[in-house]
Amino acid sequence: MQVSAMSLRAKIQYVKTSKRDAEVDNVAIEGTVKEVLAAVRARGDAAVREYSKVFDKSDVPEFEVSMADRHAALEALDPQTRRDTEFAIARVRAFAEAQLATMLPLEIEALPGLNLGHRVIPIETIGAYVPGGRYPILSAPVMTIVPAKVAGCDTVIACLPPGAHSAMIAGCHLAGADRIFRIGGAQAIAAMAFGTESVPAVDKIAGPGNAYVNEAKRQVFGPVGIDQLAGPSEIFVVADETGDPEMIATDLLAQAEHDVRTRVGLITTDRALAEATLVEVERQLKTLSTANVAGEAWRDYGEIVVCADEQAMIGYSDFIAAEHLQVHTRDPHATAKVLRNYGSLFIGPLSSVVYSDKCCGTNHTLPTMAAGRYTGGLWVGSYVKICTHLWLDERGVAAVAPPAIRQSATEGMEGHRRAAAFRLSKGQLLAD
Ligand code: HSO
Ligand code: ZN
Repeated sequence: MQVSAMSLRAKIQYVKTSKRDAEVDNVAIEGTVKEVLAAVRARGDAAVREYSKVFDKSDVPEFEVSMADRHAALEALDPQTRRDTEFAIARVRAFAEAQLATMLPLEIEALPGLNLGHRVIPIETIGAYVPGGRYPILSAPVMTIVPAKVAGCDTVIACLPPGAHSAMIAGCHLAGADRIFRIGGAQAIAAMAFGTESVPAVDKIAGPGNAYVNEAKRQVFGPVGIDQLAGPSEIFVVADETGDPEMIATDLLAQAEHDVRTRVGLITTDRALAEATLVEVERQLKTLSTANVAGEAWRDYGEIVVCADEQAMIGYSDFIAAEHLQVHTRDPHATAKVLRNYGSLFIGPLSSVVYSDKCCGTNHTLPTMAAGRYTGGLWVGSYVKICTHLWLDERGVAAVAPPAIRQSATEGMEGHRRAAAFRLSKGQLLAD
């Protein structure tokens, strides 16, 4: 049951509000991105090079990372970091393989002689965008590249900003990228969407990025597929009186350190927990080395909501549809069953988002900005197409031709009517 914000209002109270509806200045970004896309489409590598100089202050001799450079990046990786990355890859691969195994081909005889089916077909060429960002997030290439390889895509190329840490190149390599390019921002999305002398055109682009990357993905969508439009990260916790304020504050601040626009919140039935968490967040911020970012995110986009009852708590959470949703209630599995809108769910107090951010196996690229109301996150299914087929024999034609003929005639579609009738007369001849 969808609960509207309006009907919830009477049952919720904000202990701390956020300016979540703050307008982002999209108009300037939209124009700049349009220009970048048109230039790369018209002039290929030369335009990519110009924009890399302007936006990334970079002029690499070759966009593509050579095998020698991949190996140099691997060698520069601390051995434990390499093992940890391989652990993450193994976990993401195993889960993607299990998920792919549920995506089965289908053949049914819907009526005698009318056969319908579908196949699960890997998308041929994938472009994985790997963001630079504030931190060199080693699991980022893993989440975007590994499921594409498991899906069986022929070619997976990766683009990452030229200034990205060499560990990110090592991550793309370990995750299985077929080709890696040092191109970032909207020019990377343009290069992958249209193709250039150096970069092959791809069929679908996946992976999060900054506002320019996002806008570029939005603008190229159509002939090229995209996974989703990723906004700033989000975490919410739904909790009753069994919630631990210290633990909840730790999890909220963990995601708040991503970006000053990260949206974090607690939705609870317990006012005492709400107030204690408010105090806890402030206390922990005093010693958090990333408090400059996390504190600003908390001040601007942190929220704590007290709900009159569990139904209102679930209703408000479903309304928000948080990217990450942790469940800290007395019976978290029971609560989990009734929740409907979220990107990924973290059931019970031990199941912190940070584990999945790094290395559990579920994907960390998830819907934000309420997109969890209509979609889940990136997964192996994002890299395949379910395409239908059918085949008829004379009995099937005898069943579907008459209604098709009548519908076509009613619609005035004479060409359709004729084609439908042609098969019927043939079928009758063959059956005689
Ligand atoms: N929470 C981020 C992913 C991440 N965080 C990776 C840390 N490392 C978006 O889901
Ligand atoms: Zn995170």
